[in-house]
Amino acid sequence: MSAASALGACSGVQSALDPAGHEAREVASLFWVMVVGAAVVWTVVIGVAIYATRLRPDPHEDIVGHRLILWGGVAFPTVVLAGLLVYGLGLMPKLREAGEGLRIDVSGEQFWWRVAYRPKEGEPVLSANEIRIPVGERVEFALTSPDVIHAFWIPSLGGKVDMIPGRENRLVLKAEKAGVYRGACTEFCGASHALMAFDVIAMDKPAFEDWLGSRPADPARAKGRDLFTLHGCGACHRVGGTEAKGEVGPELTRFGQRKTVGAGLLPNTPENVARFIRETDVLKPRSKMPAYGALSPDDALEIARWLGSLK
Ligand code: HEC
Ligand SMILES: [Cu+2]
Repeated sequence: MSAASALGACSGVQSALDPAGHEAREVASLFWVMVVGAAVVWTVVIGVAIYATRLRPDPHEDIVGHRLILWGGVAFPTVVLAGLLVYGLGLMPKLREAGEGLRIDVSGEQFWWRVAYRPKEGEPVLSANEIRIPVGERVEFALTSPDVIHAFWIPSLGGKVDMIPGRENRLVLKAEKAGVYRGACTEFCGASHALMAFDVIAMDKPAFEDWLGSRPADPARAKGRDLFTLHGCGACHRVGGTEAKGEVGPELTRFGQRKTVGAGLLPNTPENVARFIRETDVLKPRSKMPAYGALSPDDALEIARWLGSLK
Protein backbone atom coordinates (compact mmCIF):
# COMPACT_ATOMS: atom_id res chain seq x y z
CA MET A 1 0.00 0.00 0.00
CA SER A 2 1.42 3.38 -0.93
CA ALA A 3 1.84 6.08 1.69
CA ALA A 4 -0.77 8.19 -0.12
CA SER A 5 -3.47 5.55 0.08
CA ALA A 6 -2.54 4.77 3.70
CA LEU A 7 -3.04 8.42 4.59
CA GLY A 8 -6.17 8.61 2.44
CA ALA A 9 -7.89 6.47 5.07
CA CYS A 10 -7.25 9.21 7.66
CA SER A 11 -9.55 11.79 6.12
CA GLY A 12 -13.14 11.86 4.93
CA VAL A 13 -16.58 11.21 6.35
CA GLN A 14 -15.57 8.46 8.75
CA SER A 15 -12.21 9.24 10.29
CA ALA A 16 -11.29 9.90 13.89
CA LEU A 17 -8.17 11.70 12.61
CA ASP A 18 -10.18 14.20 10.56
CA PRO A 19 -12.36 15.61 13.34
CA ALA A 20 -15.39 17.79 12.61
CA GLY A 21 -16.64 17.94 16.17
CA HIS A 22 -15.42 19.12 19.54
CA GLU A 23 -15.24 15.68 21.19
CA ALA A 24 -13.59 14.09 18.16
CA ARG A 25 -10.96 16.83 18.18
CA GLU A 26 -10.11 16.10 21.81
CA VAL A 27 -9.85 12.39 21.07
CA ALA A 28 -7.63 13.12 18.05
CA SER A 29 -5.37 15.32 20.23
CA LEU A 30 -5.20 12.55 22.81
CA PHE A 31 -4.15 10.18 20.04
CA TRP A 32 -1.33 12.45 18.85
CA VAL A 33 -0.11 13.12 22.42
CA MET A 34 -0.03 9.36 23.04
CA VAL A 35 1.86 8.80 19.77
CA VAL A 36 4.46 11.42 20.71
CA GLY A 37 4.68 10.04 24.27
CA ALA A 38 5.20 6.53 22.93
CA ALA A 39 7.81 7.77 20.43
CA VAL A 40 9.78 9.50 23.21
CA VAL A 41 9.75 6.38 25.41
CA TRP A 42 10.73 4.19 22.47
CA THR A 43 13.60 6.49 21.48
CA VAL A 44 15.01 6.60 25.02
CA VAL A 45 14.79 2.82 25.45
CA ILE A 46 16.41 2.10 22.08
CA GLY A 47 19.04 4.78 22.78
CA VAL A 48 19.98 3.17 26.09
CA ALA A 49 20.07 -0.27 24.44
CA ILE A 50 22.43 0.98 21.71
CA TYR A 51 24.59 2.68 24.32
CA ALA A 52 24.83 -0.53 26.38
CA THR A 53 25.45 -2.91 23.49
CA ARG A 54 27.47 -0.80 21.03
CA LEU A 55 28.94 2.32 22.58
CA ARG A 56 29.96 1.01 26.00
CA PRO A 57 29.54 -2.77 26.11
CA ASP A 58 32.10 -3.17 28.96
CA PRO A 59 30.85 -3.49 32.58
CA HIS A 60 29.72 -0.30 34.36
CA GLU A 61 30.35 0.74 37.96
CA ASP A 62 27.61 -0.40 40.35
CA ILE A 63 26.62 3.14 41.20
CA VAL A 64 26.05 4.04 37.51
CA GLY A 65 23.87 0.95 36.99
CA HIS A 66 21.77 1.75 40.05
CA ARG A 67 21.29 5.33 38.95
CA LEU A 68 20.25 4.23 35.49
CA ILE A 69 17.62 1.87 36.92
CA LEU A 70 16.35 4.49 39.35
CA TRP A 71 16.01 7.29 36.77
CA GLY A 72 15.44 5.38 33.55
CA GLY A 73 13.50 2.42 34.95
CA VAL A 74 11.44 4.03 37.75
CA ALA A 75 11.32 7.83 37.59
CA PHE A 76 11.06 8.33 33.82
CA PRO A 77 8.24 5.82 33.08
CA THR A 78 6.32 6.86 36.20
CA VAL A 79 6.34 10.52 35.22
CA VAL A 80 5.59 9.97 31.52
CA LEU A 81 2.85 7.35 32.02
CA ALA A 82 1.22 9.23 34.93
CA GLY A 83 1.18 12.40 32.80
CA LEU A 84 -0.49 10.62 29.87
CA LEU A 85 -2.97 8.93 32.21
CA VAL A 86 -4.02 12.14 33.93
CA TYR A 87 -4.40 13.90 30.57
CA GLY A 88 -6.45 11.01 29.14
CA LEU A 89 -8.73 10.65 32.18
CA GLY A 90 -9.23 14.42 32.29
CA LEU A 91 -11.05 14.28 28.94
CA MET A 92 -13.65 11.79 30.11
CA PRO A 93 -16.01 13.70 32.45
CA LYS A 94 -16.75 16.29 29.73
CA LEU A 95 -18.21 13.58 27.51
CA ARG A 96 -20.89 12.97 30.14
CA GLU A 97 -22.03 16.54 30.77
CA ALA A 98 -25.65 17.28 29.89
CA GLY A 99 -26.51 18.64 26.46
CA GLU A 100 -28.07 21.98 25.60
CA GLY A 101 -31.68 21.10 24.94
CA LEU A 102 -32.06 18.64 22.13
CA ARG A 103 -31.99 14.99 23.10
CA ILE A 104 -31.88 12.22 20.52
CA ASP A 105 -32.74 8.66 21.53
CA VAL A 106 -30.99 6.07 19.40
CA SER A 107 -31.59 2.37 19.73
CA GLY A 108 -29.41 -0.25 18.03
CA GLU A 109 -31.73 -2.77 16.35
CA GLN A 110 -31.21 -5.91 14.24
CA PHE A 111 -29.56 -4.36 11.99
CA TRP A 112 -30.65 -0.75 11.86
CA TRP A 113 -31.00 2.38 13.98
CA ARG A 114 -34.21 3.60 15.63
CA VAL A 115 -34.08 7.36 16.13
CA ALA A 116 -36.34 9.70 18.13
CA TYR A 117 -35.71 13.45 18.44
CA ARG A 118 -36.95 14.82 21.74
CA PRO A 119 -36.82 18.59 21.64
CA LYS A 120 -37.36 20.48 24.93
CA GLU A 121 -40.73 21.60 23.61
CA GLY A 122 -43.06 19.83 21.24
CA GLU A 123 -43.74 16.29 20.15
CA PRO A 124 -40.99 13.74 19.60
CA VAL A 125 -40.05 13.23 15.95
CA LEU A 126 -39.44 9.64 14.89
CA SER A 127 -36.93 8.56 12.27
CA ALA A 128 -34.42 5.84 11.44
CA ASN A 129 -30.99 5.21 9.94
CA GLU A 130 -30.15 8.89 9.67
CA ILE A 131 -29.48 11.52 12.32
CA ARG A 132 -29.66 15.26 11.81
CA ILE A 133 -28.05 17.60 14.30
CA PRO A 134 -27.56 21.36 14.56
CA VAL A 135 -23.99 22.66 14.21
CA GLY A 136 -22.52 24.34 17.29
CA GLU A 137 -24.90 22.81 19.83
CA ARG A 138 -24.11 20.15 22.40
CA VAL A 139 -26.57 17.39 21.49
CA GLU A 140 -27.28 14.66 24.00
CA PHE A 141 -27.68 11.09 22.76
CA ALA A 142 -29.48 8.50 24.89
CA LEU A 143 -28.29 5.12 23.66
CA THR A 144 -29.84 1.72 24.21
CA SER A 145 -30.73 -1.58 22.55
CA PRO A 146 -33.61 -4.06 22.85
CA ASP A 147 -31.62 -7.26 22.34
CA VAL A 148 -27.85 -7.49 21.97
CA ILE A 149 -25.02 -5.02 22.50
CA HIS A 150 -24.32 -2.62 19.67
CA ALA A 151 -21.94 0.34 19.77
CA PHE A 152 -22.51 3.85 18.50
CA TRP A 153 -19.59 5.57 16.82
CA ILE A 154 -19.36 8.60 14.58
CA PRO A 155 -15.58 8.82 14.16
CA SER A 156 -15.60 12.37 12.77
CA LEU A 157 -17.73 13.66 15.66
CA GLY A 158 -16.92 11.43 18.62
CA GLY A 159 -18.00 8.33 20.50
CA LYS A 160 -17.90 5.36 20.71
CA VAL A 161 -20.36 4.23 23.35
CA ASP A 162 -21.93 0.81 23.86
CA MET A 163 -25.68 0.36 23.46
CA ILE A 164 -26.61 -2.10 26.17
CA PRO A 165 -30.01 -3.80 26.64
CA GLY A 166 -31.75 -2.56 29.80
CA ARG A 167 -29.45 0.45 30.15
CA GLU A 168 -29.35 3.96 28.82
CA ASN A 169 -25.90 5.33 28.07
CA ARG A 170 -25.40 9.05 27.50
CA LEU A 171 -23.13 10.72 25.01
CA VAL A 172 -22.83 14.40 24.24
CA LEU A 173 -21.48 15.56 20.87
CA LYS A 174 -21.00 18.93 19.29
CA ALA A 175 -20.51 19.23 15.55
CA GLU A 176 -18.34 22.17 14.56
CA LYS A 177 -18.65 21.96 10.78
CA ALA A 178 -21.75 21.40 8.67
CA GLY A 179 -21.47 18.26 6.60
CA VAL A 180 -22.44 14.64 6.18
CA TYR A 181 -20.58 12.15 8.35
CA ARG A 182 -20.83 8.41 8.64
CA GLY A 183 -21.48 6.42 11.77
CA ALA A 184 -21.27 2.68 12.24
CA CYS A 185 -21.96 -0.11 14.68
CA THR A 186 -18.68 -1.07 16.31
CA GLU A 187 -19.68 -4.04 18.44
CA PHE A 188 -20.22 -7.35 16.68
CA CYS A 189 -24.00 -7.91 16.86
CA GLY A 190 -24.77 -10.66 14.35
CA ALA A 191 -24.64 -11.70 10.70
CA SER A 192 -25.22 -8.24 9.21
CA HIS A 193 -23.26 -6.28 11.82
CA ALA A 194 -21.03 -4.83 9.10
CA LEU A 195 -24.14 -3.67 7.22
CA MET A 196 -25.49 -1.30 9.84
CA ALA A 197 -24.29 2.23 9.30
CA PHE A 198 -25.97 5.62 9.31
CA ASP A 199 -25.52 9.13 8.03
CA VAL A 200 -25.16 12.07 10.36
CA ILE A 201 -26.13 15.35 8.77
CA ALA A 202 -24.84 18.36 10.67
CA MET A 203 -26.91 21.37 9.57
CA ASP A 204 -26.84 25.06 10.41
CA LYS A 205 -29.09 25.62 13.37
CA PRO A 206 -31.91 27.55 11.60
CA ALA A 207 -32.10 24.95 8.82
CA PHE A 208 -32.19 22.21 11.43
CA GLU A 209 -34.97 23.86 13.43
CA ASP A 210 -36.98 24.32 10.23
CA TRP A 211 -36.54 20.69 9.37
CA LEU A 212 -37.43 19.42 12.84
CA GLY A 213 -40.46 21.68 13.17
CA SER A 214 -41.86 21.21 9.67
CA ARG A 215 -44.63 18.74 8.94
CA PRO A 216 -43.80 16.03 6.39
CA ALA A 217 -45.60 16.45 3.07
CA ASP A 218 -48.84 14.47 2.77
CA PRO A 219 -48.08 11.07 1.24
CA ALA A 220 -49.16 11.04 -2.39
CA ARG A 221 -52.00 8.84 -3.63
CA ALA A 222 -50.22 6.34 -5.84
CA LYS A 223 -50.26 2.75 -7.00
CA GLY A 224 -47.20 2.16 -4.84
CA ARG A 225 -49.09 3.32 -1.79
CA ASP A 226 -51.93 0.85 -2.44
CA LEU A 227 -49.43 -1.96 -2.94
CA PHE A 228 -47.69 -1.00 0.30
CA THR A 229 -51.01 -1.33 2.12
CA LEU A 230 -52.05 -4.47 0.25
CA HIS A 231 -48.87 -6.36 1.10
CA GLY A 232 -49.09 -5.55 4.79
CA CYS A 233 -45.89 -3.48 4.96
CA GLY A 234 -47.71 -1.23 7.43
CA ALA A 235 -47.69 -4.00 10.03
CA CYS A 236 -44.01 -3.25 10.61
CA HIS A 237 -43.49 0.24 9.21
CA ARG A 238 -44.98 3.59 10.09
CA VAL A 239 -45.65 6.22 7.44
CA GLY A 240 -47.01 9.46 8.89
CA GLY A 241 -50.31 10.51 7.32
CA THR A 242 -51.30 6.93 6.38
CA GLU A 243 -52.82 3.95 8.16
CA ALA A 244 -49.35 2.32 8.36
CA LYS A 245 -48.46 2.35 12.06
CA GLY A 246 -46.04 -0.57 12.56
CA GLU A 247 -43.07 -0.22 14.86
CA VAL A 248 -41.11 -3.40 14.19
CA GLY A 249 -39.09 -1.89 11.35
CA PRO A 250 -37.66 1.54 10.52
CA GLU A 251 -39.91 4.58 10.37
CA LEU A 252 -40.53 5.38 6.70
CA THR A 253 -42.04 8.86 7.06
CA ARG A 254 -39.69 11.08 5.03
CA PHE A 255 -37.85 8.00 3.72
CA GLY A 256 -37.21 9.93 0.50
CA GLN A 257 -34.83 12.24 2.38
CA ARG A 258 -32.50 9.40 3.31
CA LYS A 259 -29.30 9.02 1.35
CA THR A 260 -29.24 5.24 1.68
CA VAL A 261 -31.56 2.25 1.97
CA GLY A 262 -30.95 -0.54 4.47
CA ALA A 263 -28.90 1.43 7.02
CA GLY A 264 -26.06 2.54 4.78
CA LEU A 265 -26.32 -0.54 2.54
CA LEU A 266 -27.07 1.00 -0.89
CA PRO A 267 -27.70 4.49 -2.30
CA ASN A 268 -31.38 5.40 -1.99
CA THR A 269 -32.58 5.01 -5.59
CA PRO A 270 -35.91 3.41 -6.61
CA GLU A 271 -34.04 0.51 -8.23
CA ASN A 272 -32.03 -0.22 -5.08
CA VAL A 273 -35.08 0.09 -2.83
CA ALA A 274 -37.04 -2.31 -5.07
CA ARG A 275 -34.13 -4.72 -4.90
CA PHE A 276 -33.93 -4.37 -1.13
CA ILE A 277 -37.64 -5.22 -0.81
CA ARG A 278 -37.37 -8.35 -3.00
CA GLU A 279 -33.95 -9.65 -1.92
CA THR A 280 -33.61 -8.58 1.68
CA ASP A 281 -32.41 -12.04 2.74
CA VAL A 282 -29.59 -11.97 0.18
CA LEU A 283 -28.57 -8.35 0.71
CA LYS A 284 -28.84 -8.43 4.49
CA PRO A 285 -28.59 -11.90 6.05
CA ARG A 286 -30.63 -12.46 9.25
CA SER A 287 -32.42 -9.15 8.92
CA LYS A 288 -35.94 -9.11 10.41
CA MET A 289 -37.37 -7.72 7.20
CA PRO A 290 -38.92 -10.61 5.21
CA ALA A 291 -37.84 -10.74 1.55
CA TYR A 292 -40.77 -10.11 -0.80
CA GLY A 293 -39.41 -12.30 -3.61
CA ALA A 294 -42.95 -13.05 -4.81
CA LEU A 295 -43.60 -9.38 -5.51
CA SER A 296 -43.17 -8.58 -9.22
CA PRO A 297 -40.23 -6.30 -10.04
CA ASP A 298 -42.67 -3.72 -11.41
CA ASP A 299 -44.77 -3.67 -8.25
CA ALA A 300 -41.65 -3.44 -6.09
CA LEU A 301 -40.54 -0.48 -8.20
CA GLU A 302 -43.94 1.21 -7.77
CA ILE A 303 -43.66 0.87 -3.99
CA ALA A 304 -40.05 2.10 -4.10
CA ARG A 305 -41.03 5.16 -6.15
CA TRP A 306 -43.78 6.00 -3.67
CA LEU A 307 -41.44 5.56 -0.70
CA GLY A 308 -38.92 7.80 -2.46
CA SER A 309 -41.57 10.52 -2.74
CA LEU A 310 -42.02 10.69 1.04
CA LYS A 311 -40.21 13.84 2.13
C1 HEC B 1 -42.08 -8.34 9.72
C2 HEC B 1 -41.86 -6.92 9.66
C3 HEC B 1 -41.68 -6.26 8.33
C4 HEC B 1 -42.51 -6.25 7.24
C5 HEC B 1 -43.83 -7.00 7.09
C6 HEC B 1 -41.90 -5.39 6.26
N1 HEC B 1 -40.74 -4.88 6.73
FE1 HEC B 1 -39.54 -3.56 5.79
N2 HEC B 1 -38.20 -3.69 7.31
C7 HEC B 1 -38.38 -4.42 8.45
C8 HEC B 1 -37.16 -4.36 9.22
C9 HEC B 1 -36.92 -5.04 10.55
C10 HEC B 1 -36.26 -3.54 8.49
C11 HEC B 1 -34.83 -3.21 8.86
C12 HEC B 1 -33.96 -4.20 8.13
C13 HEC B 1 -32.50 -3.97 8.31
O1 HEC B 1 -32.00 -2.94 7.85
O2 HEC B 1 -31.84 -4.85 8.87
C14 HEC B 1 -36.97 -3.13 7.30
C15 HEC B 1 -36.43 -2.26 6.36
C16 HEC B 1 -37.13 -1.78 5.28
C17 HEC B 1 -36.66 -0.74 4.40
C18 HEC B 1 -35.36 0.04 4.53
C19 HEC B 1 -35.57 1.22 5.43
C20 HEC B 1 -34.38 2.10 5.59
O3 HEC B 1 -34.41 2.94 6.48
O4 HEC B 1 -33.41 1.98 4.85
C21 HEC B 1 -37.61 -0.55 3.45
C22 HEC B 1 -37.58 0.44 2.30
C23 HEC B 1 -38.69 -1.48 3.74
N3 HEC B 1 -38.36 -2.20 4.87
C24 HEC B 1 -39.83 -1.61 2.99
C25 HEC B 1 -40.80 -2.56 3.22
C26 HEC B 1 -41.90 -2.83 2.32
C27 HEC B 1 -42.14 -2.10 1.03
C28 HEC B 1 -42.62 -3.85 2.87
C29 HEC B 1 -43.84 -4.53 2.31
C30 HEC B 1 -43.68 -5.06 0.98
C31 HEC B 1 -41.97 -4.19 4.15
N4 HEC B 1 -40.88 -3.40 4.30
C32 HEC B 1 -42.46 -5.14 5.01
C33 HEC B 1 -39.49 -5.12 8.81
C34 HEC B 1 -40.56 -5.38 7.99
CU1 LIG C 1 -24.92 -3.56 15.68
